[in-house]
Parts: sequence; structure tokens; C-alpha cells
Amino acid sequence: MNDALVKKDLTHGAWIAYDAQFLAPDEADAALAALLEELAWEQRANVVFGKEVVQPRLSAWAGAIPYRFSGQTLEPRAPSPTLAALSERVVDAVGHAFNHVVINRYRDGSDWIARHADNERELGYRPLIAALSLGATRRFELYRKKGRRTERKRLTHGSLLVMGGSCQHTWRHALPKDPACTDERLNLTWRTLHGPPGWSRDPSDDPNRRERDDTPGSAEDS
Ligand SMILES: O=C(O)CCC(=O)C(=O)O
Repeated sequence: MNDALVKKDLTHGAWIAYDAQFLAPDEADAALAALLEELAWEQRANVVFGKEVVQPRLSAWAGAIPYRFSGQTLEPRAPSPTLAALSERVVDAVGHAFNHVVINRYRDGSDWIARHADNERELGYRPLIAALSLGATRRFELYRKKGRRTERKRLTHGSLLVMGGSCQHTWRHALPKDPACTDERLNLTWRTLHGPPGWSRDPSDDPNRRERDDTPGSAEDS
């Protein structure tokens, strides 16, 4: 990871790293305008207990492998030119071979994403997730799965946040509504899919259970 990404340890081997100025303001402005224009935006639905629930945001994506989460599948899609260029920069900065990106478009503060973890088996053990924010500043929250520990971060235009270690197994994250926010925001999250939906290196091994049971905590962890 490059030095501009400042790392902070959470609990139980989870960490985040943040670079507020990953893109210069003019680069971030240009990327935002280009992505709004280039991408094919959809309002998709999750399937929860057999019922379709329309997502409170728009989305787009790119990757050569289908990605299934929340009861829906994102079929393979080629990246737009701006997305391809941003992917190269993120791969370089983080030093990790990401191969899939999901873009969430929050039209204003009434769009949001609920608490969840990016922990599908095909993301493997301790996945790295890199998230670029463009547009309005919004409050991002992380919550320890057990206990009450919370971490809040204001994600600004052009910033890059990386989540790593056990973060997707021992913590959840969300972008809550913000009634005061009237502007649009894009968030691009890069991941590495090791295989198609349901892939696992060892089908008897559930990384989420392994982390819950085995991850040592320090005296300050809750
Ligand atoms: O918009 C954000 O900052 C969070 C997005 C997110 O959690 C996700 O795409 O999994």
C-alpha cells in the first residue's frame, strides 16, 4: 500500500486505511462528471426472504466474473474508459489485483446503504476492499459485529478508503441517510473475486465462522 494511505487498527485484526487526497480536486471533478455520463445506471432490487426490495440508490459495475450478493447477480460487464483508468490507479496505490468494481450512486442524502459486510465466499479469506468517494461528503460507519464498538469516518470528494484484515468478518459497515445532504455522491468499491458465485477454496471452510471463533482480541477489544 502506498504511504499516503494512513492505516488505523480496529479490533480483532480488522483495519482501515484512508487517503483524503487520493485524487486532486480537479481529477475528482472530472472523474465524477465522466462516470455520471459513461455508466449504465440501474435501480436494482435485493431479494430478502423471497421478497424483492428496491435498493435506495442507483448502481453500475464492471468485472469479467458474475458477482452475486443480496439475492441478485451482477452479470459480467466491461469497464468504461474512466473506470478502467481509475482501476489502474487504485490497483497501483493499494498494491492489490482487484478485478471487480461496484459503483453506488446516492442521488442525495435520502439514498443510503444498510449495515452489511462484503463477505461472500468468493471474495476469500480477509478480503481487501478499496472505496473511492466522489461528490458529496457522507458519513461512513463501521460497527463491530459483537458488542457496541462503532467507528465513523467522513468520506470526502476524491478520497480512498481501504478495509482489510478481518474487517469483513468481524465488523459491518453502512452509509446512513443524511437529511442535510442535497448533493449527489458516487462510491466505487473494488474487490477481488476468486471465482464465480459460491466459489470457495475449501467448501467446508466458512471464513466468517473461522474469524468469529478464532480471531484473538486484545483487552481493549469489545
Ligand atoms: O457508499 C459507501 O461508502 C459504502 C458502499 C458499500 O458499503 C458497498 O458498496 O458495499
